[in-house]
Amino acid sequence: MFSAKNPQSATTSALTTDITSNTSTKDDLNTSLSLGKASQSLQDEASATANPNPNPYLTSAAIVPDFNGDGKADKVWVNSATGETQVWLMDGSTVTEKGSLGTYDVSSWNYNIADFNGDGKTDFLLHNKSTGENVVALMDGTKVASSASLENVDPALTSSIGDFNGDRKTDILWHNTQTGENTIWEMDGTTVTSSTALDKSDPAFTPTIVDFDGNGKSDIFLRNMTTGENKVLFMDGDQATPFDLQSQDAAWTATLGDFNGDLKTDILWRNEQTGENKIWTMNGVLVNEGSLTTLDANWESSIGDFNGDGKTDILWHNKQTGENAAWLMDGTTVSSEAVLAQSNPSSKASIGDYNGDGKSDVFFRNYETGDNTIWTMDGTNATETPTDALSPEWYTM
Ligand SMILES: [Ca+2]
Ligand SMILES: [Ca+2]
Ligand SMILES: [Ca+2]
Ligand SMILES: [Ca+2]
Repeated sequence: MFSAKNPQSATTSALTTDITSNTSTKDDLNTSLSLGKASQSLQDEASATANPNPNPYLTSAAIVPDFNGDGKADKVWVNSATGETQVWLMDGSTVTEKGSLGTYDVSSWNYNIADFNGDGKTDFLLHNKSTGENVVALMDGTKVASSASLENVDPALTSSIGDFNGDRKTDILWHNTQTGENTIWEMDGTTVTSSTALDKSDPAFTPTIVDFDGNGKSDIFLRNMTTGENKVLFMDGDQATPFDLQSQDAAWTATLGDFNGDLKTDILWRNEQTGENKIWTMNGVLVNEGSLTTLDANWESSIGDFNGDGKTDILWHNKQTGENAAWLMDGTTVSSEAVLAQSNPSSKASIGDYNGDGKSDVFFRNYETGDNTIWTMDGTNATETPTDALSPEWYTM
């Protein structure tokens, strides 16, 4: 997707002041979803954070960018032509501060967002897929507060972030797509406190971070995209307990949320061929399945919590017609649904709570014009306000 102009650029020392990244897709975001906190602690933390949503699933700084920890979602931008990276601090549709984090070779460097020191401010993990170099950058607003290089890993490894020991500090899962090897790095700020290899998994399985039992320790959902087999590794620090889940044939794609608000990760399944949709609400290995309305293949889902009740809702965008619809969810039931205004068919939605009222909002970016607009959501009511534009070569997560 990116063409880098300076493929030899980034050195480790440059990274102490610079951040690189690539575009993050919905799938990348989903990969990073993890509750990562114990239930009671969750209540404590929810009352302590700036954002009033009762469920940190969509407001955690480890999951949705919030670089200054004010409970208002922020933006990360990467210029696909130059490799320049920017952070925008948001207050509703107002950009309160913009900061450049430098310029990178976007063909080599990937990023995950995380919260490695548990201060409620989003951090970055940078991984160079050419050299295997890794850097953690702890953020404070638009500035890098501190950064450190970690040990190199096999460049072929992919990183996912979770909180496997439940200390509210992001840990790293390294997955080798060729061998199926998985390694957990437990983190404390920029320090790797332990590194543990898990039992090798079948390389055909792709890991996603979840918390199916809601104990505040991330679990690993493993899906075989070819055979449709599903498994879960329940984690307690570096100890993994595997279970098999029901198979879902390969036409089904999984999106994660918490549709009943019980702090246990659930799955929205969408059949890309038939347009069928269904939800699994999870309770450990127990699955409660409910079918939803079928929507044709032009419809794309995003998740948010538009009425702020702690139960994940669904935004549907039709990439052919630009139509939009919102479904407010109560477990496997659609409690309320509404047709929203149309947006440009080529616009992409990124969801966050930009005004910090506990209700997720929608940032629509038009990749043809570079225009950006925010839909401030209150249930199924959307109020549209334009925000700063950026030329089309800038990508955002
Ligand atoms: Ca913020
Ligand atoms: Ca749930
Ligand atoms: Ca909701
Ligand atoms: Ca909001």
